[in-house]
Amino acid sequence: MESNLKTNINEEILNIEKIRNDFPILKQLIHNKPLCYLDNAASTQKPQIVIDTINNFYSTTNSNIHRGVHYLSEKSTQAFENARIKVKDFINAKSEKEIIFTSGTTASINLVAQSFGRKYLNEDDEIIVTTMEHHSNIVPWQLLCDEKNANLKVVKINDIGELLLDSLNDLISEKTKLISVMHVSNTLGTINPIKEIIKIAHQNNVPVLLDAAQSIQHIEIDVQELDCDFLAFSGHKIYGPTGIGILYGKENLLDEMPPFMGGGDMISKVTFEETTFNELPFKFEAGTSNIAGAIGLGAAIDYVKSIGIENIKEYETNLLNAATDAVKEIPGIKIIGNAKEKTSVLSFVIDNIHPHDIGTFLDFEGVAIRTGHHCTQPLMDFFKIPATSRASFAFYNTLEEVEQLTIALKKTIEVFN
Ligand code: C6P
Repeated sequence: MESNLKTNINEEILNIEKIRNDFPILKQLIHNKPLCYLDNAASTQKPQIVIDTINNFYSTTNSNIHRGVHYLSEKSTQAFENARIKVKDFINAKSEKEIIFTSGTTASINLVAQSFGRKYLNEDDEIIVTTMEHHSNIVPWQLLCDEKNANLKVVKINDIGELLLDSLNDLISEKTKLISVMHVSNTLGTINPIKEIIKIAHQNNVPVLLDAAQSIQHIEIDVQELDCDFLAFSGHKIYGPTGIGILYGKENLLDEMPPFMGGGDMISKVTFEETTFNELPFKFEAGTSNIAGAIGLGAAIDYVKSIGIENIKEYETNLLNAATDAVKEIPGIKIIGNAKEKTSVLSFVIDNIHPHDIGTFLDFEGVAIRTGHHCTQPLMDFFKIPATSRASFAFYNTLEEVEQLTIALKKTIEVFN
């Protein structure tokens, strides 16, 4: 389909044809229509190199890590630790000791809540989050606060979906033990001013956890430059496998934190009287890790680096702008989330049509979007809506797909009216 959209999008930034060929799943027809996959904020598709790397691992190398002296175990360990170095370099951490493999963003945040939080939070202390957080960055803190008789404080947002930093200044106090904030909103696409947040936090000696689940795949992240204290992300949102994720933490903080889970790999010596713990990062990696997942994530990071995160950002911003302009023109549609700084997410509601009906109808047109509260129910309450429809873009999406989305939306409105 030739796109008629008037935009300055420059597909020359990336070699889209080649890129799309790297993703076998995109070649499918769904309900006899070309698959238009716009549910990337939920999970991204995997390039062939990631699929091959995992296949190759299980076909040639599979063995448990850090345990055996045999050839395969050593090879497996080397590949696993090599993936850790790739992650460390990708986010510019100081040391591999600061890179903990977890099962995903949710697990990483829970680790901080249960380890850092249990150690440092006392009665009446406070944790600060924001109105737009994902449930994974709310519920772990609620559980902790319940246990400790501490309080969760919430930074407010404005009607276009931007954080009100004055509200943060008002909330922060000597009771604040941590600020945990998303870098990019999965529902609104808002890019939060994290440098300013970290500056305010550190002026008050408060550490910051960044939920980078929706930024790691779109924006260059340098943890030393940002000076964030913790950072969490999921492999599956950056073209890697599911079931693998990262917790970055500053070494001095991780060093002082107690283990979260007990088991194999995280111990130094166990007796019935006393157990001593392994050094970082293994102290936080109890049990057999998702070895293939970590190695697959390493391959995904190599792939993203080969395209260039700056190119990705520029291309996706153009795509989002084109989609926003096109969708805005459709009568009856209201965009939810109009922050000045946004990336890759377009949430909207349509008069008199429930988002689930929109999602189902779009599916018949081959267009995959997500509908619902996107695990951000407090944010839905703020906007006084039960749900939105959300198109979310990756660098393999095209202007033609934006057109496919808008045509499908117009059709949906026509049918329902
Ligand atoms: N958001 C979405 O469709 P996990 O499930 O642990 O990989 O990621 C959780 C998570 C945490 N923070 C943010 C900002 C997120 O967007 C997500 C996952 C998906 O928006 C699934 S609800």
